[in-house]
Amino acid sequence: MTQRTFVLIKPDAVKRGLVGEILGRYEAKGLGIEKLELRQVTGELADQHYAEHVERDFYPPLREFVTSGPSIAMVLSGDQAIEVVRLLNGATDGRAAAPGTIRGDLALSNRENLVHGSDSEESAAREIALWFGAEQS
Ligand code: RTP
Ligand code: MG
Repeated sequence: MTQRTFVLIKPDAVKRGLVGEILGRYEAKGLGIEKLELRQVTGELADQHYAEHVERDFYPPLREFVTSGPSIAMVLSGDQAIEVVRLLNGATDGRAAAPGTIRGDLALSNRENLVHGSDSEESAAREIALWFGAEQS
């Protein structure tokens, strides 16, 4: 089943010059790029994007991190794209993520972990609408 998913290449990846490496992995897998934009995330957008986490202890430093510089916001598409992106991204904590995954190969932190991918069809629809507007999604 063809799906669309929201992917964010986070500020650590942009600062480290890893955008091409990460985008290349999604492209090489066969996913399509439907939308792609460099975005400076505001605190308000971070609060909406991470609504499920705003009350958590780890949220204030996460908010600081995700607003610390430009990110790349994208909509990727393909067969089972939501799960495929999560598999390519790897486990949340880069120290525990499997080698071969983006986080497993390139991240050493559970916060500065390079990428975000929607975790369900409902999240994908919500996040695509939030980041790119309901009328364009
Ligand atoms: P994401 O939403 O970014 O794709 O990552 P995820 O599903 O693998 O992880 P999630 O549990 O949704 O957490 C969202 C982001 O919050 C940061 N985080 N920090 N204990 C901590 O300090 C902590 N735990 C999570 C990470 O940036 C994570 O990707
Ligand atoms: Mg998540």
